[in-house]
Amino acid sequence: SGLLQGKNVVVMGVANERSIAWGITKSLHNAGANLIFTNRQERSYKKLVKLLEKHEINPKQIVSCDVADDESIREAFEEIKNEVGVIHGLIHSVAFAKREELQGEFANTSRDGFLLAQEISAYSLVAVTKAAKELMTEGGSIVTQTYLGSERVIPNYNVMGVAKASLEASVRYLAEDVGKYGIRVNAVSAGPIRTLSAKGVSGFNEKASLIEEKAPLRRGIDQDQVGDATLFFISELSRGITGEVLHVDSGFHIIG
Ligand code: 0WD
Repeated sequence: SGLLQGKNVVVMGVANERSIAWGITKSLHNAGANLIFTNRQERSYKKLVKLLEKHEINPKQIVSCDVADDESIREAFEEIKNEVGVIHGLIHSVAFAKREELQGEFANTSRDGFLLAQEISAYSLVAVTKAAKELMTEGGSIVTQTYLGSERVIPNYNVMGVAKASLEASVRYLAEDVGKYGIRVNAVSAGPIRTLSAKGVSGFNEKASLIEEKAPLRRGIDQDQVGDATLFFISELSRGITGEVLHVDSGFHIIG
């Protein structure tokens, strides 16, 4: 469908073919969006270029952006402004925590590790919303990626669970701020998906098989399902929704 024909959407967080942001890319592309990518490293830039070629997706622009660095964010959105002028959507699919803090007891979290997880996984949404809203002069939609570990204690998710709680609260406060400019902010809370980041959390296989066993739909989640739910949030089909966290998890979160 041409749900996003003529819309410019920025995608942050494609590391490789397994990234959730890649599933989102495919959904947005199929809906006719013009895509602008940001990535952090030279290594992932090369991967992204290859991936786009392989899938015959013509990016409008690829810019480098490290969300840990305000100057990098400012420069990235300035480059985007110079190239496309107006943007209508932003995908935030970025998170980070130290591997050693994604196991054992949460009580052992270091001050540094706590702050780093908050900075990259939660504050980054605040920082990019501030930059993106200047380019969303025709209104817009911002979508981030979260996980159930924000609401419940999930083994080993630890410091990232606390960062995701902060991310979801940020979604609500940001939604209030930018709503008056016709901009919406929402989150998708996906079930476990095997990606580069997921490998960093111990016990991934147990989590994945629990979904297949206990969730109402009795099956796992993939990047394409998250892509389509994110497409819904970016499109006008969700025009009445903001500040929301939508679970794409085969219904797992309703089961006690
Ligand atoms: O089961 C899962 N995989 C779930 C993931 C379930 C529910 C939610 N999520 C969330 C993650 O917490 C994250 O917010 O989805 C988002 C995307 O995660 P992913 O697709 O699982 O992870 P991955 O493919 O590893 O991409 C994460 C990317 C990084 O890849 P690099 O190239 O750095 O290895 O996050 C980005 C980066 O693209 N990233 C950064 N981008 C800019 N600046 C930074 C940074 N400082 N740090 C990480």
